[in-house]
Amino acid sequence: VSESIPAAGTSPDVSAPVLDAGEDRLHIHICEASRVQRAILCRMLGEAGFETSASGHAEDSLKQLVDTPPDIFMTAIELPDFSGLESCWLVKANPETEHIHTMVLTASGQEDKLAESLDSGADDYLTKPLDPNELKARLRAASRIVRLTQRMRAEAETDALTGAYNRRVFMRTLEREHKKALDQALPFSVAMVDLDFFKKINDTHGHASGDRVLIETVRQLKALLRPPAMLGRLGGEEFAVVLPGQNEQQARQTCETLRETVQAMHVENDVGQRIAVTASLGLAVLNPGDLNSTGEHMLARADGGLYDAKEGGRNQVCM
Ligand code: GH3
Ligand code: MG
Ligand code: MG
Ligand code: MG
Repeated sequence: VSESIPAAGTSPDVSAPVLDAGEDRLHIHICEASRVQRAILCRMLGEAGFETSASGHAEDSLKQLVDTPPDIFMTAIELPDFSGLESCWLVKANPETEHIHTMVLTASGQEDKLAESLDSGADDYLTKPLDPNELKARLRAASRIVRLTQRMRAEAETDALTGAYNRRVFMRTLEREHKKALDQALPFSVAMVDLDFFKKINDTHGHASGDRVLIETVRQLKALLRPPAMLGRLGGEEFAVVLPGQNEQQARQTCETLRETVQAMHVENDVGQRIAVTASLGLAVLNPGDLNSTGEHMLARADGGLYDAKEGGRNQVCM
């Protein structure tokens, strides 16, 4: 962060890019009706070190914001379909896009729109014609906010030990994907994964070794699960997986692979001995006719399967 803030009293080097070469490039989406203005903005932002995408219509931009959320959304007010201010309002009203930093481009003569822009959900505004120095300074300020927001979101959404999504994010994803599957009549499955005799692993090898088992379990399970599949840590040594698009046969195969992966995992204790680890899994598959069910109901069914897997001798998958 410090490198993007010029020292007090010094004027920033206007020819320097806004983003440092080593940093991940931030992505800015531009909505601007004029093709020429769009091209100029894309070039200026590209030279400043940003990745850009652009569109001339509000509707098209909003679709892109949901499909591939950028870090910053820069929009003109007057557009062929509807107002850029309405776009800002919609971006901030949608939980999936509310974190996007929004900047309104006001044309000269639209100074009266400044307060309205901010009240519509814009985080900042720029006045056309754009002053390159001001544009860069505002982008530096925006980048600081975007990076801080990204870090805080990551910390709020993941478990500090393993980096898996936490229970809150998992439950939110579960309900969203469950609803999507019901609405669109798509296959959907949920699995619970619980390590076997984990208390014994802690007692035998120590808590630090137990922690390493948890970290390695998450690393390997995450590597197997491609989006939209998603893993969460519900607590302790208990995990859950949403499997959007997977029917019973596919979900059983996925669970079997997860089980085998845990069993094949190589984690050593403090004296270099391999720790034997297995997991039990409970699986629930969506019944398309059950329109009253919730993701939480499915998780309870998966928990029932997990109970059976434990009763049946562990290291197995039950539905
Ligand atoms: P079962 O096969 O029936 O699941 O037996 P279990 O021993 O795995 O289940 P139990 O729920 O009795 O024990 C879970 C243990 O997990 C108890 C707790 O101390 C341990 N645990 C929970 N969170 C952590 C953690 O973050 N790190 C470590 N090392 N241990 C943890
Ligand atoms: Mg238990
Ligand atoms: Mg357990
Ligand atoms: Mg448990």
